[in-house]
Order: sequence, then structure tokens, then C-alpha cells
Amino acid sequence: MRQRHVFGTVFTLEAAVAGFVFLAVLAALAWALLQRRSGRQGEASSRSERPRLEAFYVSVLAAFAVFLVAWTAWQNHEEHHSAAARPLRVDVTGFQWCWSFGYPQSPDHRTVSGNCRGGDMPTLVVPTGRTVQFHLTSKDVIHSLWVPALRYKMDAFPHHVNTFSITLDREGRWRGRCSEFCGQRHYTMDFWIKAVPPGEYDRWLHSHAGTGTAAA
Ligand SMILES: [Cu+2]
Repeated sequence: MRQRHVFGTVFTLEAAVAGFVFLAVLAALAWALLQRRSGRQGEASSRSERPRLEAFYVSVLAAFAVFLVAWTAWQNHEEHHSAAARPLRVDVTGFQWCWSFGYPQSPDHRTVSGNCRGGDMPTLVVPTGRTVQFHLTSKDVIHSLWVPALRYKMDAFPHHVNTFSITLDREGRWRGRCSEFCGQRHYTMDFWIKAVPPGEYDRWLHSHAGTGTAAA
């Protein structure tokens, strides 16, 4: 899955850089301790400043930070850039405490929702192999749409619409959740995202099942 691959790569690189910095700091600390224990340290220096050394490590840290931020942003941009010219659109709204998924391109402007209580989890149905553009917002407080298996997370703000695109290349069903604490029943805000073949998706979209929990 491309989405998963992109963010898996970002995570691996960031973990590798963080691991390298951690080991370097650990090695410097161990070296200083061993020097001290062996008594080879001599007199402590009376210098209070080492401008060149300080400038050196500040530039190394800044270079790491700039690289990580720029590379992550570029990967994110690449992922969004690959969106098709006329993507399918799904309007996602978070509310206390569940989600609704609107399909403005369906004949009956279908909305799928639920109350996320007692197993009533709404299902976000998407076709495989086609780019789906999500318009994400919130009715009340800040929520965050998170699908752990797809490595995807995006905040949902009231009075603001965030857009992002996803292309799922295989059929399946993945659990999504809210990852921004939003009140008493935040923990119940689970939903399913289900990818079905395009033909099945079109039949589902044009069927007259009305609103309610999707059963495609
Ligand atoms: Cu929440």
C-alpha cells in the first residue's frame, strides 16, 4: 500500500536518525565517564566558552532538524500530489462522539453515520484503485482522524476544512479512530474504512439504501 509505504519510510528514517543521535550522545557520555574514572582527565579547563565547538554542534543539530522537516514535508507533498484530476470526494465530519461520511457525488447525497455506541461503528466505503479526496472538518471541537494500519492521521477542526487524498490498492477493512482527546466519549469514536472493488462501490453508491450505517 503506497500510503503505508511512504509513511513507513518516513518513520524508519526518522527512527534511524534519532537512534544515531542517541547512540552518539551515549558514546560521548561513556567516553567522558571512562576518562574521569581512569584519572587521565587532568585539571579542569578554566575556559567558559568554546565558540567554534558550540557553533559546530549547533549547525549539525540544525542540519538534522532542517533535513527531517524538509524531507517529511516533501514526502507528504508527493503523496498528495499524486491525486487524480477528478478524484472521488468524501466529506468527513467529526462530532462528539462519532463520524459522518458524506458522498456528494451520489444521486441521493448519501450520508453514512452512526453514534459509535455499542458497536454501531459507521463504515467509510471507498473503491480500490481510485483516488479518493477527503474533505475533513468538525462540527464542534477538534478531532483527529486516524487509521493506524494505513499510517494516516489528520486533524479535524471546526470552521476549517482539511483536504487529503488516499488511493487504496487492495480490498480490505481497517479500523479508524479519533486520536485527539475530545471529551467524555472520545474513546468510543471508532469507525471502519472499507475498500471494495470499483464496480461494487458504484453499485453501492447508486443503490437507494438511504442514510444510515453502510453495509456494502
Ligand atoms: Cu476524540
